[in-house]
Amino acid sequence: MTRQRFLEVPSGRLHDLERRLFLKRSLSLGAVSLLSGCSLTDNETVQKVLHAMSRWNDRVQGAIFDPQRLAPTYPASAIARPFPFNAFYREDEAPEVDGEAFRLELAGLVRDRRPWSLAELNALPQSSQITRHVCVEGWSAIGQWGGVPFRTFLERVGADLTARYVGFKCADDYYTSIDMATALHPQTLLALRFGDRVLPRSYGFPMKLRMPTKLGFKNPKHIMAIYVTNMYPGGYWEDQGYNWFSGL
Ligand SMILES: Nc1nc2c(c(=O)[nH]1)N[C@H]1C(S)=C(S)[C@@H](COP(=O)(O)O)O[C@H]1N2
Ligand SMILES: [Mo]
Repeated sequence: MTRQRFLEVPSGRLHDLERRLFLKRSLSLGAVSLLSGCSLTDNETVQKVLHAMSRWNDRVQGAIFDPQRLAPTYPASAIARPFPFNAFYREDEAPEVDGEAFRLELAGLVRDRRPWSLAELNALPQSSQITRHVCVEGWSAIGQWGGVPFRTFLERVGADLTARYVGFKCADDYYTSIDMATALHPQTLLALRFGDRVLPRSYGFPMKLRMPTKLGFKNPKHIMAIYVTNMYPGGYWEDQGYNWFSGL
């Protein structure tokens, strides 16, 4: 999988990639000498080195990511029923959001930060996909999501598409962030529906970001606010050590 993708990297970027991988190797050696030079009980230093290596790993994954390569899609017969629920709490504790009063908030490097109602979002061009959701905890399931292509939305609100990150704040204190290349990927969807229904409470009402190119935990449910930034925003699991890029 990794090997196959490596071969797909256009030659211009391959050179860049090799340079990055070489630098990554140097960093690893540097990290080892740094670690041996200080007390292994110095947890803060160890954490800092591991964090720096993980951010480097993110940059390599970002360089390999092909912004046009599509994730596999499936027939309706492959959809998992019932589709699994997952969160950092039990299903009956999922947030209850009032759809009538709901307004999606925008912040950061966005020209038009006017909040959006669900009716307005439903009036934008819609698309749908049947794709596989892969959770880092060891399960995967095929589901169908429908909504606004995220690129369409970002263009509509005048987001700075040259910025590095898009961040998400959720109704349940969950938060995460993604790279701009993935935000603009053709299969990245601001999902308002699951199958032929309005997105149910368990699966992220009033909306979730659906990305078949990233692990499940990168797909935020119950989105309340979206912001565009050049400052690394991290995430709920990312800040506890999960790899930030987490591409598939
Ligand atoms: N707001 C919010 N989004 C979240 C989570 C969460 O706990 N809260 N969990 C993540 C994880 S780990 C997974 S696997 C998927 C699960 O989505 P599902 O319930 O639709 O299967 O949501 C992701 N997005
Ligand atoms: Mo997950």
